[in-house]
Amino acid sequence: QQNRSHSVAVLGAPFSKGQKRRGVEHGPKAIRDAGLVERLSNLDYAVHDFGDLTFKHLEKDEHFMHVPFPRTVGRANQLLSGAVSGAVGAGHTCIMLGGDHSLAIGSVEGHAQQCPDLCLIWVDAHADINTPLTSPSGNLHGQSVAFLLKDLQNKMPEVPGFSWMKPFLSARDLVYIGLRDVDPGEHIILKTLGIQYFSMRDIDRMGIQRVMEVTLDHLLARKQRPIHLSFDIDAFDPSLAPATGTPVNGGLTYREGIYVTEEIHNTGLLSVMDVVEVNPTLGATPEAVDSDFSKLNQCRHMKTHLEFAKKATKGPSDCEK
Ligand code: B3U
Ligand code: MN
Ligand code: MN
Repeated sequence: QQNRSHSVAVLGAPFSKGQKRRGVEHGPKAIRDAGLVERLSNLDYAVHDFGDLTFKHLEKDEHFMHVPFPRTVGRANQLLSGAVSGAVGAGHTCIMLGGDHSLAIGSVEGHAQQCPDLCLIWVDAHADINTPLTSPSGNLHGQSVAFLLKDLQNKMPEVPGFSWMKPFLSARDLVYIGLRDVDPGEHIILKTLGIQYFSMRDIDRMGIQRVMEVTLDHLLARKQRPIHLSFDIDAFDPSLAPATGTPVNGGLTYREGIYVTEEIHNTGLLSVMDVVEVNPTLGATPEAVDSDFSKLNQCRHMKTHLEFAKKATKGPSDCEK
């Protein structure tokens, strides 16, 4: 364990145009209101709250293919990149509060300006590695990693709004943890680039301890280097984190999620962390849950039964293996 003396920068990015649901722009306020800054201060870190960035709404921003708001998302990430680069350059460990996961483009890019040898741990139910050509939804929060990877450069069209950046990350400098909803095109990309990933099924089989051992060995065995942790809250099971746009059953337990972060802490190498896809408008209020409880439970059961039936007959999908 290394001993970096820490000061922490907290940076809010209230942005939602990387996907189609409103509400995720309130993530930074919800996380601050829950007491993040006080808790970090109690741990004896000097905390610098950089406040929230202000993002411009672009009037003229036509779709690119079926991708909505490309220039708005590109511009927001350019601004975020500068802010993250500034915070890391000033010597802080930076915590970026999203906002949707398209913000990782700017966050990792800004981090890489200061730390070109960084490695990336992506904790998520989704791989977010679609290109505009493979994406079923068009949403840019499902494409962030494709913008970062050098290895996908010749598969990526020129998306308006992103000419300020070039891909810089190698596929071998990235590890995924928690995957369970991967599109067919994404699965092909993961396999052809040989990207190290641990699906929920891998975590079932290996246990989270072994998963973290292999993850950190894969990224750090050759040399110690700064870690960028991009944590999509939907990696957690929806029973723990329901307030998110695309919840997927069968996610990380509380201890598994915490274990991932504890092991990263123990390296002493965490440099930037994103906390994204918290959408406080989607967390059901106790009243709403109460009034509709039986109905809610019924649908949950139905879904579970269908899923069991499907797995029993077909086995896990390719993408989960
Ligand atoms: N893979 C799908 C769904 C998705 C990705 N990220 C989230 N959802 N949160 C897509 O739209 O690319
Ligand atoms: Mn994500
Ligand atoms: Mn996700």
